[in-house]
Amino acid sequence: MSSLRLVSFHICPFVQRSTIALEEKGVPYEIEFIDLSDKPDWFLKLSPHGKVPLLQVDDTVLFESTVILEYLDETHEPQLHCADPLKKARDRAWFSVADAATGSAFRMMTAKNREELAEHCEAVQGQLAKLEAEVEGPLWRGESFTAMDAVTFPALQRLVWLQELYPELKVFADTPKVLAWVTALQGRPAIQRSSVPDLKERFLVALEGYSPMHKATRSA
Ligand SMILES: N[C@@H](CCC(=O)N[C@@H](CS)C(=O)NCC(=O)O)C(=O)O
Repeated sequence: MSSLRLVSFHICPFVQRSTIALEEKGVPYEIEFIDLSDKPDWFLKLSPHGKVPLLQVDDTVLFESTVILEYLDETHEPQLHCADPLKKARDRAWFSVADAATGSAFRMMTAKNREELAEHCEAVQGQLAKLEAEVEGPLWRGESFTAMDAVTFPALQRLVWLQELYPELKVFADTPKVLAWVTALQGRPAIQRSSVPDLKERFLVALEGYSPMHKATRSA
């Protein structure tokens, strides 16, 4: 079997897509955390965009979280993607909505004031509404865990934490099925193993570094 080494940054939602897939499949892997504010030279040589995740498969480097996920899905059981090509293609297309929500959640994390926060929250809510219309429940495609669950969970988790910090935003007010979806995913052992145990605290500390507004809100 090939050796797998994942290059990670603790709070990165894209890396967590890979660790969720690895944990759901029970595949052994090594993980190395780097500091993205001080990227090591070896990392910059390996990573075309200077971004995590990287997955080293023996001597070959893969990048881009959804590509890594699909490689893992083609090489390790249980298969996460639907076997039916049309359903699989449709879910791969939905990855783009998960990517958009991940981007909007990040812009909420870096918002400098309440206006910016509300603006990006509105964008997130538009994306959540699209997911709400498609999610089958309790998971994306019913009872079975699929690739879209792995791709979307990290952003949803971070939105739950933002919602706890800013209850007035009512992030999930119009998307109860999405809220039930993230709640169901939080209970899965593989999801719980997919990050460091103190991820939430690390996330909240990072928020303070991204914007003084978050620091003020946390200490209020
Ligand atoms: N499209 C990439 C996005 C990866 C990404 O943006 N990773 C962030 C950390 S969450 C990163 O490495 N940022 C470093 C930088 O932009 O300099 C993927 O899906 O893997």
